[in-house]
Amino acid sequence: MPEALVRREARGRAGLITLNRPKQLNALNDAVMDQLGAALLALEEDAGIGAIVIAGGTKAFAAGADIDVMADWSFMDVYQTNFITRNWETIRQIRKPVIAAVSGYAMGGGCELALACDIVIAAGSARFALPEIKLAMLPGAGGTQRLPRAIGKAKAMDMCLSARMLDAAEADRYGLVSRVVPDAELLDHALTLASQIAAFSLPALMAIKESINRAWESPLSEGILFERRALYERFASDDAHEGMHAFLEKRTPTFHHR
Ligand code: DAK
Repeated sequence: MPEALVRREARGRAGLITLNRPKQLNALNDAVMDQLGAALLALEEDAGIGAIVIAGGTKAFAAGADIDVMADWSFMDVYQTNFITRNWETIRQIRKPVIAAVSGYAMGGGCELALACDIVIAAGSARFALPEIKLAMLPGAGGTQRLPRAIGKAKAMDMCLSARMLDAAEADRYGLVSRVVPDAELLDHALTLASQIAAFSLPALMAIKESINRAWESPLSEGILFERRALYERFASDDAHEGMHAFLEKRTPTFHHR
């Protein structure tokens, strides 16, 4: 039986997804994206999981869409099969927090995958680039939209138009990543963070994620309105009452994720 291109496991309340196509530097072909989507949806449905980590290999998180299979596609091939949208967009359906643990190359679609995650932890070896211009292509899995929102127009234009590669320190400085950690600590760090996050109330986490994502997608007044409604909804949550009472009673809260 062929080895899975994407591995999925549970570590307590943290779900771990590992891209497993090392010889091709985790180039993201349809099979990888189908399996990644299936793994994400399985962890989303698993009530025992509160946060998800996506990791790659040590040399590459993912070196982008699979150039080998794309090279001879026609417009009709990509249009009729709904390329990208069909299986790359699954990550947008995930309401639980998703953490990218990036070491080595995160290029093209690999960088776009990291950008689609909620938190990006970079190892010192991480390298980020959107080099599609070298192929006379463009970053088409959200790169031209998420990158400027993450790091601003000036830096995004520089990366996309010149194919400039950022090291981990630069990516951290620009706000593309959340934290930089030593390579040897990357996975432990990401899983520890996922476990910490997963111990919080899941509906509250999902509300925060939804609200922050709304900040990207709507004017401030709409976003504030959305946030206020989300806050009011917290008062319908058992966990919120438990959290506040536990604070007042100087004890650790027990959340039931309701
Ligand atoms: N696709 C296919 N194979 C890849 C690959 C990729 N993206 N990246 C690496 N590989 C393969 C290499 O061909 C090589 O295979 P073998 O020769 O051993 O069979 C193996 O992985 C090891 O790679 P290298 O020998 O090149 O390793 P190096 O250490 O020398 O270099 C590198 C590492 C990451 C700098 C280099 O591999 C590289 O530049 N890779 C390509 C990076 C890249 O250009 N990424 C962007 C891909 S384009 C669209 C929407 C979105 C997109 C496209 C269309 N539409 C809506 C239509 C997105 C496009 C992309 O992501």
